[in-house]
Amino acid sequence: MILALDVGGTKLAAARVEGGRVLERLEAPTPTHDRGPEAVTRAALELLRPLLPGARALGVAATGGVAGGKVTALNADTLQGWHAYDLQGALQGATGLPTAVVNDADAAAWGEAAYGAGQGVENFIFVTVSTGVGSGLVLGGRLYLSRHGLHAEMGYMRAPDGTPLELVASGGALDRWARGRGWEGAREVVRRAAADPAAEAKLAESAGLVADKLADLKVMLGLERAVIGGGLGLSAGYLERVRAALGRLDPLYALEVLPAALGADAGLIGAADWAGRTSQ
Ligand code: BMX
Repeated sequence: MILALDVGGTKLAAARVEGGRVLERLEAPTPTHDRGPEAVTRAALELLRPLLPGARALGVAATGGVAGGKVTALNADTLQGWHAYDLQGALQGATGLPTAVVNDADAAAWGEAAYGAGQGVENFIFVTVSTGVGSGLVLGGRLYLSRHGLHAEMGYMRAPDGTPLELVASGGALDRWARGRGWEGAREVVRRAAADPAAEAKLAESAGLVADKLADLKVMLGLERAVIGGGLGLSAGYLERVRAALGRLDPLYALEVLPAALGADAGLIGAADWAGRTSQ
């Protein structure tokens, strides 16, 4: 059994995983008052503690750029003060387990490749539209990783006006937009979309920006499929909006778009599988 931890911008999840299946899962909100590395690590260890007995390794899916087990936030609203923070060292030291850390979207891409909607293709991209916009690439059947940890970050590709995509297209961006209208958050935007043209336009803008990047990456990398996850990515109608936007382009850019088959567990399952392979 391998232990898995998912450190996200909104929540922390921990699980006991075996053979691509989650046996037991616990969840807690990511600390909101203090999003610094020590507070988040403390909360993560508390969540992991009851799941520790019998684990042979720990796989971590963390939001942020990851290089050599160290995590750096690109978006300081998601994680504050994370600059090359040695999450691997901290968790390995506290749990005594061999620990592997990968970016959350990379982990989810790997989970989907091994057990989910990425099976059967060589080249695909996983995109999570959640607090931020993250992505992971599987090329030639292998997870694409860079030495410096900044890779496959669709959220930091630029919208036509130069703004990083996640500042306009993410669940976090929609939350801010919704609150500006006195609504409760991105969920309310999704709920209102059928009746409210402004809500529909905002969702179509997000899905359209993601579709544009997918189209470019398709012709650049020969992608055969895009797998979409994340709270907003898996919300009602989002995938259809991405498909509709792609459908308006030249057929050269056509790309199969599927929902993440492992849902919210993709990162946990991928991180566990990764840790199992690297800690042998
Ligand atoms: C941000 C970035 C990515 C991450 C993505 C999705 C940070 C802290 N994270 O673009 O590394 O993959 O968000 O993360 O800069 P989530 O927390 O929204 O799931």
